[in-house]
Amino acid sequence: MSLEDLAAHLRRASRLTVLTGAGISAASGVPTFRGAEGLWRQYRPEDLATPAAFHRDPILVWEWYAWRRALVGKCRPNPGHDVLARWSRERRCTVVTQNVDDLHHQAGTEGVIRLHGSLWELRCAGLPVPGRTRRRTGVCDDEWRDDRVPFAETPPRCPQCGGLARPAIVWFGEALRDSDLRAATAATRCDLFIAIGTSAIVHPAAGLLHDAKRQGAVTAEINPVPTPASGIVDIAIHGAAEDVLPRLDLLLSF
Ligand code: BV8
Repeated sequence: MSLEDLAAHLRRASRLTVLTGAGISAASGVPTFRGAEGLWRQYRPEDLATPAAFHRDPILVWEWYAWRRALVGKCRPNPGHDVLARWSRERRCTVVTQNVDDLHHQAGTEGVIRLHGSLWELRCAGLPVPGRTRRRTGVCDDEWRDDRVPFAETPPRCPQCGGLARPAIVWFGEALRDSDLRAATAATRCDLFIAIGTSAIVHPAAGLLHDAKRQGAVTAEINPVPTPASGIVDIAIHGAAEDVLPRLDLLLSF
């Protein structure tokens, strides 16, 4: 199956869902999780993006996120993001993303379902800043956006209780927000489901393609290399998102 086959399905689709992973932001300069450039110092994301890591060493985890915010803050959407943003407005396309870089939002994509939150949003961790006290116990219901790079103070603090803030991001071992999971599950009821730039390893995101297939959707994948999903999709396009999506979009204009 080829790009023209995928374009033909895109023309016919009345409901299109796209699941994106770190690969769609690679061309914008955002490191992927499992690419060679994805590592930070000697750590793996699975070692740092966990509640246990944050409880053990919140300063180290915040150093990792501060490094990512400083890097991602300089990145801009690439042509792959721009095509999906237009499709979200013109082609009844729902974008479900695993990424926390907010580049789909920056590209003007409507109705993005952010499964894992955002680098730019924080919430109360329900913990004291190491060596300090808090004005109350429990977790404040506050969640707020803070785009400052660097933060006014590190680690950033909850404005309500003066305790430790944490990234409003879903870590490994944490449940996704019910509302996001419901929205993503609803989006698997579609004619065409395309997974773009994801290693198809992390669940429940990686299961969405299987859900769509079970409900009768045509499934496709856009990735330079094979993934665990390559063997089950109807159409596997081996290529970079920032190249393939504009070529697909051009085919749709004929
Ligand atoms: C959950 C935010 C249950 C963090 C992320 C043991 C204990 C607990 C849970 C588990 C466990 N074992 C397994 C699990 C489930 C676990 C999981 O799936 N683990 C994996 C490692 C097996 N999942 C979870 O923990 C989830 N929660 O299960 O909760 C629960 C229920 C009730 C109550 C309590 C608990 C939560 C998972 C979310 C983790 N957070 N991100 C942060 O960013 O700081 S995950 C993170 O990695 C990403 O968000 C993404 O989801 C995931 C994978 O990354 P990808 O996006 O795929 O990127 P990757 O680098 O891997 O691949 C890039 C791809 O792009 C490659 O294929 C490459 O070829 C391609 N590419 C490169 N360049 C391009 C390109 N493609 C196109 N164009 C290019 N130019």
